[in-house]
Amino acid sequence: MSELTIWTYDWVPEGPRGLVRDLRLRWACEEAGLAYDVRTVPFDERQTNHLARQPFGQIPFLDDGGLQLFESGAGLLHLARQSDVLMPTEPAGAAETLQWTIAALNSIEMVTVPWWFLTISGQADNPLTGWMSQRLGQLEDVLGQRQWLAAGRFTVADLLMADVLRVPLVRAFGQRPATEAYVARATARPAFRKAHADQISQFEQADAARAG
Ligand SMILES: N[C@@H](CCC(=O)N[C@@H](CS)C(=O)NCC(=O)O)C(=O)O
Repeated sequence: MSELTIWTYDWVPEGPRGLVRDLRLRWACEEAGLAYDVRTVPFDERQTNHLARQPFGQIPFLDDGGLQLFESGAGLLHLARQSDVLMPTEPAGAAETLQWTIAALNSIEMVTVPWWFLTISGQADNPLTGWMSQRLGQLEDVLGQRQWLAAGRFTVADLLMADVLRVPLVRAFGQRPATEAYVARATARPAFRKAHADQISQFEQADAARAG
């Protein structure tokens, strides 16, 4: 049994499969070569059945030899401390990686998630479109200048930024060739492909268990 356990739901509907955020932690472990188990809490009654582990009733959360933490970003930064593959140890590269990891969460995802939520809720003239367009345009300028965001190579900041940007509605929004190439580059990595396939497979197996 490995020290690291990634917790996710035991099942989700087809729509979010491949996008559920346990994938961020699986991907990081795959990149870093860290052994991990995946365990589940029930999707049904999720708002109340694991509040002691995740106070918002969400997933993922991580267990590292008894140390427990929730928030995918926190889990990623925790894993990054265990592997130079995810975050360089030299101070300048580490600072740049930290900066872009927080930017993925607090400058990009903070607008993309409410934007797609309003979009799928059928909101006409989504009021967040201008804001999101500006942020993604600024990021497009950055990605036009470099392959990876920090330290001159792939880091956990790219893992997170690419995961935020690969949401199909966001990816299809506007024409941003550098961003599209970046997402394609990140998601072509074997570690992403394994994490993605494993998540899909887990939920497909859960379909069979639910039906039976
Ligand atoms: N900020 C949290 C967000 C977690 C989150 O949105 N998780 C989704 C799955 S990807 C979830 O649990 N949704 C079910 C719900 O909110 O009821 C994180 O990054 O861990």
